[in-house]
Amino acid sequence: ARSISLDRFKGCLVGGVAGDCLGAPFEGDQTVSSTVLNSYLEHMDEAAQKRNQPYKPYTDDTAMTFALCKSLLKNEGLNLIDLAGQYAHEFLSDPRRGYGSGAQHVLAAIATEKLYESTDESAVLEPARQQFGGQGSYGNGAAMRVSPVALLHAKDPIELMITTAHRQSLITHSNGLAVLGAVIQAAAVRIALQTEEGKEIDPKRFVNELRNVIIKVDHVDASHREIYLEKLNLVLRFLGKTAIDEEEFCEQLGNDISAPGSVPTAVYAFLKALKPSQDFEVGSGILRTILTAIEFGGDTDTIASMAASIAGAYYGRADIGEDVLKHCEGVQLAEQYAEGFFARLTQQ
Ligand code: F2R
Ligand code: MG
Ligand code: MG
Ligand code: MG
Repeated sequence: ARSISLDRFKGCLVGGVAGDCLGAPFEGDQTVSSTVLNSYLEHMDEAAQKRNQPYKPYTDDTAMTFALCKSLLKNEGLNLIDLAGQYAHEFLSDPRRGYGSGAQHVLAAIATEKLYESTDESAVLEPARQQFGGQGSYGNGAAMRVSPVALLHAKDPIELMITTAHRQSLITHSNGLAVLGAVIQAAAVRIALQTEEGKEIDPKRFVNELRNVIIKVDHVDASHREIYLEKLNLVLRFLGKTAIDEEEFCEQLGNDISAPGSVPTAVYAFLKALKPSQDFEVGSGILRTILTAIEFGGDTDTIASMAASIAGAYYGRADIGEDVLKHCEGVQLAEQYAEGFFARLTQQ
C-alpha cells in the first residue's frame, strides 16, 4: 500500500490549520467539556452567520507555518537568513495573530536591524540567543510551525529532517527544550506519514520511535532529553488509564505554551484519538484528534494544531469534511503548499 501521497501531505498542513482555527477560541481556558465541544461543532454554521468574519481566523501558529512553507519551497530547502526574513516579514505585515511576547521581540529585532540582509547566519540567530537572559525561549513556537519540515524531508534520511527542524527553531528559540520539541513534532509527523495506508498505529511503537529520535539530537543538554523521555513515559501511562484526572494530566503532561508542556500532549491527543471516543461521535479521525486536544484547555490552538498535523499525515485530507473546513481560514493556501512539497518530491 502507498504511504506517502498528496492526500496525506495535504492532510498534514490542512489538519494543522484546522487545529489552529478551531482551537484558538479556547486558548487559555481551563478545561473544555465534551458537551461544550459537541455544541460548538453543531452550531458552527449558525455562529458563522452571526459573525462578520466568514471563517475562524488562524493564528501565529499557521502564519509561521506558511512562512516556513514559502521559504522552504522558494529555496528548495532551508536558508536560515531568508527564513528569518520571511518570519519577520509575516509578523510585521500581520502582527495581531497572537504571537508570544518573546517571539514578537525577536521578530521585531530581526526586522528593525535588517538582519535578513546579513550574509552571516549567526547574526540572524543573535536576538533569539539573547532571549530570557541568554537561556533562550523554551516556548512551543518552534514546534507549532515545524510540520512542513517533515514534508520537505519525507524521502530523506531522518538525520536531515532532524537538522532542518533543529536549525529552523534557532531563529526564534535557542533553548534545547524548544529545539527538542520541534524535532519530536516533526518526527511524529514523519512517522505518521510513513505508516502504510490502512495500517494501525501501535502507540508503544510510535513512542519508541520518538525515543530513538530524541537520542539522535545533537547539541542539546542531556537533562533536556531526559525531560522528554520522561514525558513520553507519561504519554503511555495516561493512554493506559480508563479515566483521567484532568488536574493531574495538566500538571504532569501539561497544556501550556512551553514546548515540553505541549508537544508530548499533542502526541498523546493523536494516539488517544486513534480509538473511537464516547465523548465525540465524529467520523473524522482528524476532527476527533482536535477535540481530544482542545478538551484539556490551555494552549488549545497550538496543541490541537500540532496533534492534527500528525493526524492529517496519517488519515489524509479526505478524512475531514468541508462542513468543518469551510469555517477555517487558510485551508486553500495549506493545500497549495502541500502540492508544492509533493511536486518537489515526485520530481526528485
Ligand atoms: N501567545 C500565545 N498565547 C497567549 C495569549 C494570546 C491571546 N489569545 C491573545 O490573543 O492575546 N500564543 C502563541 O504563543 C505560543 C508560542 O509562543 P512562542 O512563539 O514560543 O513565544 P515565546 O514568547 O518565545 O514563548 C512563549 C512564552 O513562554 C515563556 N517562556 C519561554 N521561554 C522562557 C524562559 N527561558 N524563561 C521564562 N519564560 C519563558 C514566556 O512567557 C514566553 O512569552 C503559542 O501558544 C501560540 O499560539
Ligand atoms: Mg499550524
Ligand atoms: Mg496561536
Ligand atoms: Mg497557542
